[in-house]
Amino acid sequence: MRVAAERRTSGHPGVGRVLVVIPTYNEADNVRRIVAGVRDAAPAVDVLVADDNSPDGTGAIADALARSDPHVHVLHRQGKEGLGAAYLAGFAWARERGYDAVVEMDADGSHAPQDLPALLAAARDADVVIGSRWTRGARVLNWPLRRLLLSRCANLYTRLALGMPVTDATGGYRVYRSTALDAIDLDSVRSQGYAFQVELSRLAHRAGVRIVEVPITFVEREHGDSKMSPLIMAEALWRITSWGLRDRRTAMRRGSPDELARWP
Ligand SMILES: Nc1nc2c(ncn2[C@@H]2O[C@H](COP(=O)(O)OP(=O)(O)OP(=O)(O)O)[C@@H](O)[C@H]2O)c(=O)[nH]1
Ligand SMILES: [Mg+2]
Repeated sequence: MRVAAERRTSGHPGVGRVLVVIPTYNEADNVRRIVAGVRDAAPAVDVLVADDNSPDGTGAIADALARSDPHVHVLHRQGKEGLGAAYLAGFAWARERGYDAVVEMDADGSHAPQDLPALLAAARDADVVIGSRWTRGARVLNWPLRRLLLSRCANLYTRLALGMPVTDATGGYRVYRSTALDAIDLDSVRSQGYAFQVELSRLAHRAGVRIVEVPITFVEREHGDSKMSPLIMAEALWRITSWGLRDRRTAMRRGSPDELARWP
């Protein structure tokens, strides 16, 4: 009882102890700026850099940041295993240490630390908060038309396939409260790339937890290279299609009109 009471009164107001997990692979030009930005924007949160043994020395830079700030931690992983695996390791790290919420955030500057307080404020009344690029009030800066179209089409396809009322199911700027992580079977998650964000959205939606979206300002990365690849896109397309077929088949078998009404 005492521990629970202490947790509620420490950390971020109304949310508790928050860990921002930042997965990195070759983000040496970005990691200092993003960690500093998060610490400025939300001084009560802790940061975990989950680095996959980046050849460019990102892990060593993160270690130096951790030495000078007790709120910053580093999880060194053996090698590049994908975004999904890095996040799952970060979530496990947070749960072992009793955090009340984890935030997912890219290192490349696309996710503005200035938006973090609004995401955390929304988390007071939600289990999952998704920072959305495609809801009213959101902005996407410096993205070429090709990327805008890809993201819009991917989200439209996801919404139609999975029947989920989420405008940005592929976005990776999110808050998961421990209530949501407890409700989701994380051991079943296999996705690596973009599909990871969609898979967690789907599992949260199926678990019936409260999901809200908050508009964000998304900015194209200025330094370093994107890790997006045709393989990552193919994984997303394949997984979303097979989840969609499976969910629809299950709903038809149950014959529940409410459930079937999710799909157009
Ligand atoms: N630990 C770890 N981090 C990764 C891996 N792949 C990508 N990341 C990180 O995940 C975040 C998102 O990756 P990006 O390359 O920006 O991919 P993206 O945002 O989907 O693609 P862009 O929109 O083109 O930037 C960044 O912080 C990357 O460094 C990986 O295999 N392991
Ligand atoms: Mg990016």
